[in-house]
Amino acid sequence: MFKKVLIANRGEIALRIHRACKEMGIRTVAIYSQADQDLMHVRLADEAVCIGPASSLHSYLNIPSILSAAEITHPDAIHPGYGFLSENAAFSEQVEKSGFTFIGPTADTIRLMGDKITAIKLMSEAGIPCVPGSNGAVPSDPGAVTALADQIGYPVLIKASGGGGGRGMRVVYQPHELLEAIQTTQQEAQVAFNNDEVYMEKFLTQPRHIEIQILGDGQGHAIALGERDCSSQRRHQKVIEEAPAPGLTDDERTRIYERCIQAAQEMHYRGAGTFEFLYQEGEFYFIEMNTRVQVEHPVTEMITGIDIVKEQLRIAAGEPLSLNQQDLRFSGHAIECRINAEDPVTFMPSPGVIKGFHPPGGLGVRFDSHIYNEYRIPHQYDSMIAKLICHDVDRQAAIQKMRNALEELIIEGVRTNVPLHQKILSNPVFNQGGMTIHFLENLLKNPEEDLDAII
Ligand code: MV4
Repeated sequence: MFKKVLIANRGEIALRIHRACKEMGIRTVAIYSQADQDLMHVRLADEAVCIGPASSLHSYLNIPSILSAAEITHPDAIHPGYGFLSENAAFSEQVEKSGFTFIGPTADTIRLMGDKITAIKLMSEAGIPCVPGSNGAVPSDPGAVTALADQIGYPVLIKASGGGGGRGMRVVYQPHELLEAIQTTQQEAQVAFNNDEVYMEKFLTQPRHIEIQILGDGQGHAIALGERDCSSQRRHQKVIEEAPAPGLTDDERTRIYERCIQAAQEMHYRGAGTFEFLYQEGEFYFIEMNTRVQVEHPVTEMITGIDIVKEQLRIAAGEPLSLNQQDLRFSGHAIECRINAEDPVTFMPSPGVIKGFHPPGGLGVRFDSHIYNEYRIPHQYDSMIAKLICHDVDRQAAIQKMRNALEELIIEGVRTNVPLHQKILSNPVFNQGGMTIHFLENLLKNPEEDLDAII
């Protein structure tokens, strides 16, 4: 096992990785920007190196700075967390060239999955169900592309191959809009991703977002740690995630797990990964694969009892998977609320100093956060400051536990989205479960009359 790991991230996930390392007897190196010297994991890490100014571009995204920090502290491996350089193939390559282990898949895998056209082609060949579409870049001939859209059926969606996570997409409802939409998406993609390739898919109008968490050992063995429903989102930012996904049949589950396991095994996938699907009318449609640990990994940990970050470390150190699919036991239901320092109504970020803090507790209540009383939330980074995860025997009990936990939680000095979570958790559609990706935006658009507020 590694003796020392450098954590190339900040905030709650840096602390999460630090904890996993310490539990495994691994020493940690924190790297931090000039705005981040007061981060909790910087205090706790065995060593800490300032890598540059507050701006991410000059710190957490600055590959030479991070590698310099590694050169002077000699870690065995580097954990990229999520966001920042976690899905940057060049980073993983340079980490390995410098003699450190990158905790994640190979640079080739990251590159293949980063290009959505190649990712879909690979998955389709491996038997993963995909959205009906262009099977590659759209043809350049106007006649051919028009015929293709007619055959797929409107509405269609034009997506940039270099995009993902909702970036670089355009819906086309009518044939007469098609050619211009393709051209505009290509131009935007060229600027945003330095890659003007676009592909076409049938636009699914009422899907749910369901993703499958897998672990692969890089030697042809993979397991599926179940699914998460991440349909509660606003502007492609997930707000609440849960596991398992409400309403799936055992048969639907086993079938999609088997497909993902087989695909991961065929490609000798190494590390933690997520197959993202749209789910509509009983069918799964693959859209993207994430090659990193995800923000919402705790809900999977709570229902499986598996520490995904520790598994990442073991896999990166070359250990074979410790578990077979048959050994997995899924238990109960887990829900995660992402707590953001933002205005609950306008969604404007609300950085500043935390004045008064009390985390919730109790059996099945998990609070993953780096915040503490008097901590100053910098304005330069993402506004997520905590994840509150509740686990109980079933969905209803997990929701009730979450309501109570949100009631216990005290964060003062900055605005947070806790009131939004309370509104969601009291909504009948949410309580029924199985919402589409439009649920939250509809809830925000059509606020139920709040009579108390009017009087
Ligand atoms: C789609 C889609 C409908 N049909 N693809 C947005 C993020 C990116 N991962 C893929 N996305 C979508 N792809 C087809 N063919 C609708 C979305 C989408 C979405 C997907 C998941 C979660 C939230 C979403 C919000 C808006 C649109």
